[in-house]
Amino acid sequence: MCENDGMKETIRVAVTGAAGNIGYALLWRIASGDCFGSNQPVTLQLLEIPSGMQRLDGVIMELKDSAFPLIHGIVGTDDPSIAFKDADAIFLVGSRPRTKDMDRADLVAANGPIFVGQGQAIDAVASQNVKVITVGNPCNTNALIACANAPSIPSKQFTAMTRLDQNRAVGQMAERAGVSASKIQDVFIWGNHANTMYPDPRFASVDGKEATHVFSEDWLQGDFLGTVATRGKAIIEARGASSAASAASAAVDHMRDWWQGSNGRIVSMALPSEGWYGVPEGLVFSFPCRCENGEVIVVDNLDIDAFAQSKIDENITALLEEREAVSELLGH
Ligand code: NAX
Repeated sequence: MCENDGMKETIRVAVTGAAGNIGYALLWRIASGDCFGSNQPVTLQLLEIPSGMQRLDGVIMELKDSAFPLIHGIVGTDDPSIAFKDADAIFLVGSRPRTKDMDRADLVAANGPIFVGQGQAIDAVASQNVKVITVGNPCNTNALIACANAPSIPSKQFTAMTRLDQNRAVGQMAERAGVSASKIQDVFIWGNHANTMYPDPRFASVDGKEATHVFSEDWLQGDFLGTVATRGKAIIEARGASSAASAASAAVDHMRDWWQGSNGRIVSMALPSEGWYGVPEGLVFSFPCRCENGEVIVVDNLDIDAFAQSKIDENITALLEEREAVSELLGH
């Protein structure tokens, strides 16, 4: 504890896939204080697979060369039980990105097993209060697998990232209305981080006005929804690589709001359902949430119209299929 400069006690933050594209953007944002605060020192515990260790060494050299005052230590390892040891926050990023020849079922099969071992390691060595965000795809189902393999950690502490989808929705609305992103509030995502997701505009505001009055229903249920749902593919086509800096930025937004509070704003987080809105218990589903005092509170009293219900149902069906496909990885 640094008593004289208002600094808090150092926390341990683990990042998997740390030598990958998202890691390269994410680590610098964490190190600069954007996520946990400018008075929060951090020890980084970085996990890679053996073939990624040389790249990870290079990343660690660069982090050291950035001389961040908040970084109080950096560990690089290919052993999850070292990376997750006493971790207070974990970013599960590492996994195989989807390539053109893979469908969603291939992705589930390729990446699911990673999250069995990582869930077990979290269970064994992480802080009991750890906050976990899963970014690696299929992120909802990977979070489900990790959670199921970490029975001693409360399931609410396992989340998956739909904040990038929310941020994409904000970006689309801001551009169309000709305002800055800060003027858009409370648009959020239901369901799966996949093209079935539903960016719900019904409670959103644009510079204080209801979004449903600012934009036509045609646009909201047509181009807006379609652009947000297929943005990941459009980025891959344009850039030749999947979203990285925007994904890292969204991961920071997700964890920052969870850690420091969302100031009353609605944010999108996927977490194990407790039956909210009729979503089967345990499915990792994106809901409207508020964050307070380190807790995620699902906003469970919003009206659902027929269109929203049909989109929620579509996502339940898709996520039940994914859960079925990994049933042998869910342990109990
Ligand atoms: P990269 O391939 O650049 O990096 C992934 C890194 O993970 C590699 O360095 C690899 O060696 C490492 N890795 C693989 N298996 C591992 C394991 N078992 N333990 C630790 N490290 C492991 O991919 P990147 O662009 O960084 O994307 C990472 C993941 O994020 C992918 O699954 C990708 O699909 C997913 N995304 C999720 C998004 C979301 O909104 N939830 C959006 C962006 C991104 O598509």
